[in-house]
Amino acid sequence: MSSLYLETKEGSSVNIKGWILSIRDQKTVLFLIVVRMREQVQLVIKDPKLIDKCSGLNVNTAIEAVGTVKRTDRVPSGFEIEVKSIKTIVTPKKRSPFDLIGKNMPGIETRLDMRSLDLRHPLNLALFKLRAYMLSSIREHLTANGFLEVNTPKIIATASEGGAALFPIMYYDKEAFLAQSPQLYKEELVMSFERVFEIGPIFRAEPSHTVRHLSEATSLDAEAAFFNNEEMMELLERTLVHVLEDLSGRSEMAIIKAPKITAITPFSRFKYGEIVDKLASTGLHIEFGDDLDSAALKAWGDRVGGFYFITEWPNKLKPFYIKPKDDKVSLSFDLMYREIELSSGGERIHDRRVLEKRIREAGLPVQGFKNHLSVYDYGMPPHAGFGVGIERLLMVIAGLKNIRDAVLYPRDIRRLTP
Ligand code: AMO
Repeated sequence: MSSLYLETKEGSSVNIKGWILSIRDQKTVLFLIVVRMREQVQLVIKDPKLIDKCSGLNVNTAIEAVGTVKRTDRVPSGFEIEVKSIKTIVTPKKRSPFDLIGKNMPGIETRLDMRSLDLRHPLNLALFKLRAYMLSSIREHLTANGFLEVNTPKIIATASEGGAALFPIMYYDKEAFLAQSPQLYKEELVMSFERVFEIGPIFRAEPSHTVRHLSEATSLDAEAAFFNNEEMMELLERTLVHVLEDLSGRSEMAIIKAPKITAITPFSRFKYGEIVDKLASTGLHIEFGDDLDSAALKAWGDRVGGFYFITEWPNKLKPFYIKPKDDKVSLSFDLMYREIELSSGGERIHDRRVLEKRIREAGLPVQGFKNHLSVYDYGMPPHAGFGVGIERLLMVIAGLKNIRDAVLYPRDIRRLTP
C-alpha cells in the first residue's frame, strides 16, 4: 500500500496524505474532504474512538489516513474512503482568514496578500488546472503544425517593442532590460527553424493599474517564414478554436462556471479605417491615426461581439518591424474578444534598409540594433507572427473580471509581493 498512487477500486486499502478542506460532523459520522494531488477525496469516519480523536482537526490541517475504498454516488468522484486510522502531519498555527469552500471570498487584494492560501480554494485549483491544459493544448496544436518550441533570452540589450514600458536592470557594469517580448529573436529564428513558438514571460513597465495589464505577463509568441498576414491570422484562429474545443469538455469548466463562448472560423475582419469611420459617425471623437482607446473598443466590441480581427492599422500605430502595406496602413492585425485585445501580429519587414528606416522613424537608436540588422544580410525570408497574452486568453475563457486572477503571483505597478 503506497501513497504514490491512489487506488480507487472497491475494497482496496489505501494510504492518503493531504490537507483538510472541510469538516462535516454528523455526530455518529464524520466527513472530511481532503485535497490530495489537487483532487477532493471524501473520508468517512464512523468509529466513535476515531471521531473523538479527530476533534482537534481543523481546515488546512495536513493528515495521513489509512482506509478502504467504497464506491458511492454521494460524491462526484464516485468513491470515498472509510477510515481505519488517521494522524496529523501538520497543524496550522492560525485559522484561515477566509473561507476555503464558501462563496464569501474577500476582495482580490486581500486574497493576493495571502495568495498561497487563496490558491487552495477549489475554484483556483480548477482555474490553474485549466491554465495548464490550455498551454498543453497550444503546444500540441502548434507542434502538430510544424512549429518548434524555443526559449529566448529574457535579459536583453535593446527594446523590442519601442522605448517606453521598459524595465532597466544592471547587467554587471552595463545597463540592460527585461524582455518586453521575444520579437527580434523569434524573427531571427525563422532563418534557421522556419516555424517557431515560445511560451514565456514578457515584462512591461505599465504605468497604470488596470484590470487588463500586468507588469509581468505570459505570452505565446509564434513566428513563421513564408507566412503572410492572412495565413498568420488563420493559424491564430485555428489555434484558438482547437484550444476552446479541447477545454470545452473539462469538468473544471463547469466548476468555475466558464461562460459559453462561440468561436466559428473565419472570425470577422474589420479594417481599422472602417471602425474609425463608423464610430465617428455615431458621435465618438475619433480620427484616422488615433489609437483605439478603451471607449472606442468598448463601443465596437459591444456592436460586433465575440472574436474578431482589426486589420490594416496605421503604420505609425504599429511597431517598427511591422510591414507597411502602403504609405498609410500596415499588414497588421489585432485579435479581439469584444473589447479585450488578445493578440497582435502581422507580416514583418524582411528588407534591412526598410527596417533601418523604420527604426529611425520610431526614434530608436539604429546602433542598438546593429547585431539584429546584420542578420538580414544573409537571406532573411519573408515572415509573419503573432503574440497572444496567455492571461488575457484565460480571462476570456474563464470569464474573469480581473487579469490578476489568471496569474499565480501577479506583478503590477503596486504589487511586488508575494
Ligand atoms: P503586443 O505588445 O501587442 O505585441 O503584445 C501581445 C499581446 O500580449 C498581451 N499583453 C499583455 N498582457 C497583460 N499585461 C500586459 N502589460 C500586456 N502587454 C501585452 C496582449 C497583447 O495583445 N511582439 C508583438 C507581437 C507580435 O507582433 O508578434 C507584441 O508584443 O494580449
